[in-house]
Amino acid sequence: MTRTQGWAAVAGVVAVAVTAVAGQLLAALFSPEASPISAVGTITIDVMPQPLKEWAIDTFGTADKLALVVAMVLVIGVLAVVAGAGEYRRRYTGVALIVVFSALGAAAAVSRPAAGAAAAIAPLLAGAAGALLLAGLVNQLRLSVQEAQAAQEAQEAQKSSVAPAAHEAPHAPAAPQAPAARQPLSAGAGMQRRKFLGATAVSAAAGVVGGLVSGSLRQAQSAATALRSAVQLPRPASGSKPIPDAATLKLDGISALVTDTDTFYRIDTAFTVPRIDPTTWRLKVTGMVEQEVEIDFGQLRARPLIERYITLACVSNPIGGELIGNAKWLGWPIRDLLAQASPAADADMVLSTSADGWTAGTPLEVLTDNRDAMLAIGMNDAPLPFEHGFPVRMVVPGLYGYVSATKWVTELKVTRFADDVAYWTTRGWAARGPIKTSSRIDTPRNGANRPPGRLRLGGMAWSQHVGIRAVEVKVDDGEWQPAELAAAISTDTWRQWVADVDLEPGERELTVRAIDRNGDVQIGEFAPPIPSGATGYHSITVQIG
Ligand SMILES: Nc1nc2c(c(=O)[nH]1)N[C@H]1C(S)=C(S)[C@@H](COP(=O)(O)O)O[C@H]1N2
Ligand SMILES: [Mo]
Repeated sequence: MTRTQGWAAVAGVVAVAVTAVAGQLLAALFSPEASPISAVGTITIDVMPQPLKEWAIDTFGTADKLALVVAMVLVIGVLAVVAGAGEYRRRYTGVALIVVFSALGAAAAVSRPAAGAAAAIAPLLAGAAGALLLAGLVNQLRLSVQEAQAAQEAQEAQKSSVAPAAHEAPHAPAAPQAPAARQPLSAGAGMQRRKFLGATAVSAAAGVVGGLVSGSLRQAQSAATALRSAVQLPRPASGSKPIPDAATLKLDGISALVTDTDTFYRIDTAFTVPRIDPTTWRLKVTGMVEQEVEIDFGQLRARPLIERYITLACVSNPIGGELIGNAKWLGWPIRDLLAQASPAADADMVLSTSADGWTAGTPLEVLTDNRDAMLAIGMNDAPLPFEHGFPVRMVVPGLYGYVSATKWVTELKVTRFADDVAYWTTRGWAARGPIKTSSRIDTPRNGANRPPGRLRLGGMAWSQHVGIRAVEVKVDDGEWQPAELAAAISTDTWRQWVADVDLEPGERELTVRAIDRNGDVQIGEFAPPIPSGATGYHSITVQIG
């Protein structure tokens, strides 16, 4: 790359950055629900091939969105360099690239469920501005190059004209003449170059300022933040029983029985977290019902609420993984809302939809039996965090999140599995997702070193809505030995366990399995998360000696 091509690339990066910032800024002003960049991010997630998506969740876990942002920045950066260098090589190629990508951004923004056609305005205007800027900067770069060439040619011409003159008239003072002849040229050569550098610097600065402004605009826009803090949670009509002391076993490294909200896993397809104003939130019950019902947040919080500990698990959780957490939820039983709507006798599914268009299909039966399936408004004694579904989400004991735990829920459509499919079901996952009995060793960690002799292991076991009867551990190919189980909060939550094993020096494999209340033993055969949840036993290796 020559120096000039390098400057063309810089112009490309500046123009593309300004395009992106302008897009965000205009969107913040005109259609806050449809920022082009987050729309592109969301669509990238939607169209990403399944194996890549799984790999991303596996590799980055809950940092998967950050990884996507980094990847997007890299891709956009490369495109920007190509746009700048391309525009310099051939007029309008870089411009065309920016126009095409803003059109794609516009299409992405419009396709978001919350967006109207107006969402296209921001990316299109920003694209036009960015394209003009790139054309202008590269044009200026071209002028400065031409000028530098002209200057060089003039200098060479001057060299050849000044030298003979000195020969012809050795007595004449040549020195004062030379600067006089060179000066206007060299001053001119700097002019266009300075113009190019100045315009590039000003554009870059405008980009930075625009970015800061759009950031603070978004902050201010999240008036929802204030509205969330203003939400006062009512007292439950039916509180959760206090957690028995015996439910907590004292062992370093074992997971907390109740997961802190801050560390609770987060999995969803939302690139930007929906920030919903609770005062305008509505939930509609539609579809195969005698009576459509709609409630608002005020009505919901005035209902007799229940408070329950429920362990939520993600179907993508690998054996031994961290995509599971236990929280205290406050909400209204879904069966009470459905009862008001009177579902048709031949309906068997409720398709719940979120504010951002995601859907889950839950068996109607599970939502109407006596379990504590709820429309939750509180998590661990606080309003739901935005990331976990503020103002209202579903929590259903016994089912994986992808078929039940709709965050930012706005509609429950009573329907049939034969007639409707939910988001993940169209992407290769099972239509029904009961949680599989599983268990995990939390301590020691895989690969740990320990002295020979007695070692205390500990971890968690779960079989939501059925309950855990026993946990067993084994060393290498030895016999299964019973673990000590902590008391249960309820069948809907996970349980801690500990076990003491005697270990000989060498590399030892430790394995755990759970047995549910029906006497069914955790499935030992390995299966990946897709299509209906991982199976297999969690094993770790420790170095003894
Ligand atoms: N609106 C919406 N709700 C959603 C999802 C989503 O992508 N969008 N993901 C589901 C999945 S797969 C899981 S495991 C749980 C996770 O809930 P959490 O992020 O509060 O832990 O939310 C569920 N609810
Ligand atoms: Mo999930």
